[in-house]
Amino acid sequence: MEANTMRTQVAIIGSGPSGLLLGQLLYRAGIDTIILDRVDRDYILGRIRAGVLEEGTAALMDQAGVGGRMRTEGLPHDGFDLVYDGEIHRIDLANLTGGKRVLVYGQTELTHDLMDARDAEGLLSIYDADNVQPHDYDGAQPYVTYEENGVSKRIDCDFIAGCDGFHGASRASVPASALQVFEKIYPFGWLGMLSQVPPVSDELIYSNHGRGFALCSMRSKTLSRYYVQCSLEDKVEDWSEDRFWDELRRRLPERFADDVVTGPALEMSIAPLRSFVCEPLRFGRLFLAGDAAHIVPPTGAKGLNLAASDVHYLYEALREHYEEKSDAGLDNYSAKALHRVWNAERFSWWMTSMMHRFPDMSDFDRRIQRAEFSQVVQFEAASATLAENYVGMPF
Ligand code: RFL
Ligand code: PHB
Repeated sequence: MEANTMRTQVAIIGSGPSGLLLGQLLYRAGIDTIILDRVDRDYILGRIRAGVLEEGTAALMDQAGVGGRMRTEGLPHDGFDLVYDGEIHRIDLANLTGGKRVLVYGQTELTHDLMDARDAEGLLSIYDADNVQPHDYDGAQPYVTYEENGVSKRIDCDFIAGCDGFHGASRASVPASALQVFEKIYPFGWLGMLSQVPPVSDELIYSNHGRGFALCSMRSKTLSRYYVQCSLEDKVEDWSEDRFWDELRRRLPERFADDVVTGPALEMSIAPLRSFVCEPLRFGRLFLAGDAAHIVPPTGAKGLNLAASDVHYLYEALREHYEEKSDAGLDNYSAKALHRVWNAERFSWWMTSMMHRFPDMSDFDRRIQRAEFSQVVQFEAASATLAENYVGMPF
């Protein structure tokens, strides 16, 4: 059991991919961290989320010394299929981007690797921490308080990294007058299913069909991750496994529908779709990173990758502060990270707009949406823009 007051250099709130990756990079630079999370490890590892890593994210995992399993078990993907009303158009990522590709490796596995590495180095992570609160980050001596088994504790630190996701305490602690929020809520959700069956295709399939969007993804050659667009009113209990499989097949071109292998669901959950950005990302000695600062709809596979680019900029800034006694990186963090964030926000919004059936779409809207898809099919430059965004802008 730790003492009631501890000290570290960087207190990290949140043990998701952002917090863990930041902790691991800082550790390798000799900078001391404590990570706090309000839930336990199994809960974090039970959340099925992202599946697609940009090369930049994978490179950051290597830099953090935790890329080994990802490099052997991750599946490199050179392209994916976009489908509109049954018409299939392959986005050849590798050819359109001069050889870039993405890596299919689940967020659960990435998180596992980061947690294992932290354990192996004996670094402190505190799980099940109640009422975590950042304090005094406007001054020179910030600290974080929390409760552990009903006992109040305090961590004094130089900086606080707010990596605690969309519903975390970090952004919530900032007075509303000090930040600006940009938000768009989409009128549908994604119902996801994980099943121990071989994926219907070697590559991902994004399909816009009259009945709604469907996505065929995977975690490995024997584990599939599928999604169908659903109503915001839907509850998981409304969806039997059979209904899910039927709906998925109906939204895919015949060529794929006939090949879908069905099996029991290991997990089913509904995620709402939202675009959200908070500006700035820095409040004195508190820095927001990842979902704590921004949310994208999952259609562009950008959420985890944006978390990684924030972490890259924040890590470099903190290293510069300690190693080179320069605060230039800290001063530039917000602007630098937000530039990349807004590019990914645009791409995710655009992919979402092109690939879903919106409940209030007019006939005109539908023709325009189809024309948008046709642009991608007809113009290599349009496909190339899509591909460059999908593989991700350099950090
Ligand atoms: P996380 O993963 O939400 O982790 C935040 C952590 O903070 C903890 N926490 C607190 N701790 C202490 N005190 C508090 N008050 C706290 N409040 C919260 C939480 O318990 C949690 O452990 O945020 P992080 O680290 O910034 O990571 C972001 C990613 O998780 C997220 O962007 C991606 O999952 C988004 N996403 C995808 N991203 C991709 O790059 N590619 C994809 O293919 C992709 N697919 C997806 C996705 C997200 C999805 N859902 C469900 C939202 C697919 C889905 C369905
Ligand atoms: C996933 O595998 O969960 C996944 C893949 C691509 C996306 C979103 C989610 O765009």
